[in-house]
Amino acid sequence: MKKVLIVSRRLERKNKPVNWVSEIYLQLLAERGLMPVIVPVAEATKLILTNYLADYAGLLLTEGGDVNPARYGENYQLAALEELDPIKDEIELACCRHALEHDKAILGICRGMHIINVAHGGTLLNDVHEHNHHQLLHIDYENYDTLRHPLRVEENTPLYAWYGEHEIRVNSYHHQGIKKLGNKLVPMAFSADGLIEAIYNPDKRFVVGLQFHPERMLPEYAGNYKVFDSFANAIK
Ligand SMILES: [Mn+2]
Repeated sequence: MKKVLIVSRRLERKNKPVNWVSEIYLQLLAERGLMPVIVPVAEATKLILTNYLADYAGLLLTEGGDVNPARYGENYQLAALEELDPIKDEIELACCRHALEHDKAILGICRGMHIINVAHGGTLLNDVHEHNHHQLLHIDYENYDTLRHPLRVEENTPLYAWYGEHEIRVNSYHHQGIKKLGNKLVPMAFSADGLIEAIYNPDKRFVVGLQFHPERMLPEYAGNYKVFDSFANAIK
């Protein structure tokens, strides 16, 4: 069975750090005949990361807190950022750079798209609402799962092939966003405030980043499943 690495996320529970991954990702991979391998965010992982990277076929980069701006060469007041985790940044960037170098399939969702962009030399907006002056909401804690905003989908892209529409309405749970697009990356969709919300690298087997979460709105578009089908097909 082909293995897909997923880097976890950390939180404090009962006075100790624990690692977690949303179960929906495990479900979507297993249903497609892929074995999820969770890479824990921990100091100890750094000692054995080469072993994870010795045997895998794909990388699924998922949700998480903000990426430290130092990772893309910017200074920013760190207190204004959310859930910074230096070890998660380090492990995910190492996995992403390894996967790019060895042309493994990479699917990045939300923060995962930001990691792909940074690994291609791009930079991030530290706060999308500071940037767009709140003209469009990209996270709404009051209506967390019901918030939708439209995306304009570019033709002749994998995203258009999956969704088959020039406009789709997507969920939005992000605080950072793409600022400078990384080398070789092509935008696949834009929100009304001009933010790039989907990217891919056409020179690679499969390198796709989505700002929205297809796994959290599965019934709304057949395309949401096609994202994961296409990722699985690129691996097999
Ligand atoms: Mn958004």
